[in-house]
Amino acid sequence: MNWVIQENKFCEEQISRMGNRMLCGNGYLGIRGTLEEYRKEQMPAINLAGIYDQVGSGWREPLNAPNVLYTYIVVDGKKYTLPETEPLEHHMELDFRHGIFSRETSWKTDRGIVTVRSEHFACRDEVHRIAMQYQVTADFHAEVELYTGIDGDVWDIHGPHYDTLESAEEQGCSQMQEAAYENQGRSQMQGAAHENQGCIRMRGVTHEKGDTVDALETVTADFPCERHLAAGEKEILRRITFVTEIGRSYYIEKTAVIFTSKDEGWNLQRAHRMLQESKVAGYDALKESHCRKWEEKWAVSEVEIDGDEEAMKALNYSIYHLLSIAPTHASNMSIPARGLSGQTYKGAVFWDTEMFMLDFFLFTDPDVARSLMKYRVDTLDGALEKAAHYGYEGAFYAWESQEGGFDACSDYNVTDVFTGRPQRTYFKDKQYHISAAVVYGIMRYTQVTGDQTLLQEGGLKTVIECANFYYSLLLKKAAGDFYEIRDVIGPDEYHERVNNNAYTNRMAKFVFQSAAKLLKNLESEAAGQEYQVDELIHRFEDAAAHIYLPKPDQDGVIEQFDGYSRLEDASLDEVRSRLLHEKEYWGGAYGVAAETKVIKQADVVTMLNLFSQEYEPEILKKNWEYYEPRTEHGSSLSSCMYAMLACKCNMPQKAYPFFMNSARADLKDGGKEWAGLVYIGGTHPAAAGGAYMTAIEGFGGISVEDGTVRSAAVLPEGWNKMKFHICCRNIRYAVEVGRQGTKITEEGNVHSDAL
Ligand code: IFM
Repeated sequence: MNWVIQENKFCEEQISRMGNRMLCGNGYLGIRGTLEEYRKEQMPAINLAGIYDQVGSGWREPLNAPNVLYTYIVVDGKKYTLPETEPLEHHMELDFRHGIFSRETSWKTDRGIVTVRSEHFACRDEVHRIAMQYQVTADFHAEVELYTGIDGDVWDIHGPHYDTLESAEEQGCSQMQEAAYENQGRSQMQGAAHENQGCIRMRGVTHEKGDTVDALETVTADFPCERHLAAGEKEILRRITFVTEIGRSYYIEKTAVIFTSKDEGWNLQRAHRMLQESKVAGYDALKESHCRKWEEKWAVSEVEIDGDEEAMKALNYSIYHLLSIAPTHASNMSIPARGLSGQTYKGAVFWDTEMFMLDFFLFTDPDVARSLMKYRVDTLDGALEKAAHYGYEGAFYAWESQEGGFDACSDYNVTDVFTGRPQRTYFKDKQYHISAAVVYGIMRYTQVTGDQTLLQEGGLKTVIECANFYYSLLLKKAAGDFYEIRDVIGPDEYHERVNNNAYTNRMAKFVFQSAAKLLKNLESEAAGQEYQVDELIHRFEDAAAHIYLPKPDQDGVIEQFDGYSRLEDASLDEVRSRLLHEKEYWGGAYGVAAETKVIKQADVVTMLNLFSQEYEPEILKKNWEYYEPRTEHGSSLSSCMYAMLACKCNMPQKAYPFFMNSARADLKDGGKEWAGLVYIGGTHPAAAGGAYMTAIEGFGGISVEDGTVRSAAVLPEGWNKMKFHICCRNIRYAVEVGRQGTKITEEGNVHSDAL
């Protein structure tokens, strides 16, 4: 398979999409697939995981580090950069087997052609490190000024987040570097009296909490040159000058290190040491060990599909994105809805993680799965506070969770395109299903890994507090005999504040059942003392038995919420034609979809997918067929749920386009970039996770029951065979799914810190 995606011409309109599509990341940081010369208007970013800042009343969002890759050339006194100067040729590519971005751009100057070629990567083996190689070639004796350094004027949506930016030149690297050059017999860097062989550094101090972000970089050149240092208010740059020999390539290698005040054990000394070691090693060696680490990842993550190269590429590209944002460096960190591609959705964690991404990590790297769920367990206090704030009991998790479980979701989460005014939305107040996703994740983690320690380390308490939350939501009519949950938003966000959403109610039942089951198995006396176990079991069993779940009607259709069936049955095209503005929000009080049956994303279908064994196959199919034409798929989370349910209905051909839609979420053009006037572009890790689940659990039919891996495959046409690895209960299996059956072979124990 070809592991490269490429762009062969420059298109200014595509800058933002390419930034997402060609992202390199290592879980600690994500480098957008942008060019070295880009300024904040072109949205370059080195997006950092788990560190946030808020300025004034703007949204709290994750930080982008000072741009350590910032580099451009001036030839014969004229600047050659994109998008300003039209290129003769331009090529960009991402090697997604190894997370390496590269570009090659040629410009025609008055005296000849000059070409820049570069590549960079976010080191996989050392997540604080970035490496870049930059090369200049000309077919004439060009007078080149190469500027390279750190740009602190970073792209922000609600910034600027650095109140102060201080930069400095440091000599920390020079001695080691000289020794290294001598050892390797490489030519010494030459330069003028003011040449800098050390490193340069920039420190940003954040507005809200005074957190610091340190970015350091060092550069080596393989040719005689002059160097000067120039520091501006928000940038610190080297100016490297040389005259080219015809056809010779002039290389610089840059290594950068980034750390923040939140990173335990990190300080400037350590950063200097890492820069020095990296310089000694040299770019090629860094690249080699980075690639080796990626190969280790692929050895357990790659999915081979015999018979469908396009699907295999899209699927593994999705897996690449999941691997690029996995917090392998942390033990209680989760993944934002837009990964590490920027500040969209406030860099917050949504239900996307548990319901869409978790399975990939469970099956390939259970330590990461544990970290994702431990993040929820460790942010329980935030959820308890949120519930209390709204007058409920237990744990109501943040719809958009940042550190400590802080809910970053604003009461006004969409901006009206007509008035420019913020619109009141109820995502934060009413998407109760988020707490159920947390419970689902904890239970699924425990079921697949068999690891009980998460429950012991707070997971049990989390499940019980979520059950308490749903219990406090229950309402019963004086003469009624079932419990209702009113005034909610289900997964379909276009219909706000509805009663008895089928998905929410069934998930609440799942939470009650899970809590009761865990309490019944409770052996720990400590937990027994903390809770009135018998009373809670009785309460949750009663709630599970009596919560209202809408039943299929005479046509087999399950009503999404009370009164849904009475809404206008306008077609998707009809509803779309009512838009007055292309960026208009479809939901909310006046949205075009609100009074119709058109829904944003899979809702009943998501519920049926999770609880398919409780329904007749005919009911699953009827609901799929009823809801699909009424679904806008306005969220990238939607398609995979339709794909998976189609597999469960034995309709792999119907599933296939939805699967491809998920797998290609970050490859195709045309995805939504706006909700009202709010930018929502970025990568789509939930869709990537959904594509993985569809391939493995849908087409491959893989399920885990009582620690045993089973398969009931339904391969789509053209797929002769699938090969992949999964782990379950500390054992890794090689799986081969063919048309004649499935072979599951034990490969050995999983090396895991947690298990
Ligand atoms: O979590 C989703 C939600 O379901 C739909 N809007 C976008 C969110 C983040 O992906």
